[in-house]
Amino acid sequence: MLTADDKKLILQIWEKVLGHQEDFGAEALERMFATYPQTKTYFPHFDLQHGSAQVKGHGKKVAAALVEAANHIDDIAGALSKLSDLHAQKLRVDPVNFKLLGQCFLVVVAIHHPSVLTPEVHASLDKFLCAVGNVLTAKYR
Ligand code: HEG
Repeated sequence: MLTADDKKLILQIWEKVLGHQEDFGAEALERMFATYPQTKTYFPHFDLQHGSAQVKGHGKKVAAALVEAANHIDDIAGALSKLSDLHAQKLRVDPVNFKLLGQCFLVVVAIHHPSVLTPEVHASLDKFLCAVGNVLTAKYR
């Protein structure tokens, strides 16, 4: 459960840093593919090499979805409803992978904004990323 304080911190860092750089999505994906190669199996149709236009494009989509979730932090399920359908009905990504991407995303924030990622922000951001992952895997049957 995201508390009022979590929400405040997430909105703050989104306004300050993450809203202005959509490349963090691609960077997180590249780290996920390198560190957890099993995640590559969901992208057999992608060029996964460094600098790939497909990874960049996909990273922008993922980042945009996270921005959407942050902008609707009281109704993430509603905001990502279509994406949740897609992941449940078509993509069927094993839920463990959302944690892996979330960790990579935290590393990207840590590298680019070390001073922003206080322990409190780290904890709130982790909860937020888990909440997004839970929404995207909520309709699995
Ligand atoms: Mg998913 C498509 C967001 C985790 C595998 N993902 C998409 C799309 C978005 C998205 C916005 C495009 C949907 C569209 O085209 O309409 N994904 C998204 C978020 C998160 C996530 C926000 C977690 C934070 N996805 C995720 C993980 C995997 C995965 C962990 C697998 C390891 N996503 C995946 C695949 C596609 C998408 C295979 C289809 C890519 C394509 O063919 O273009």
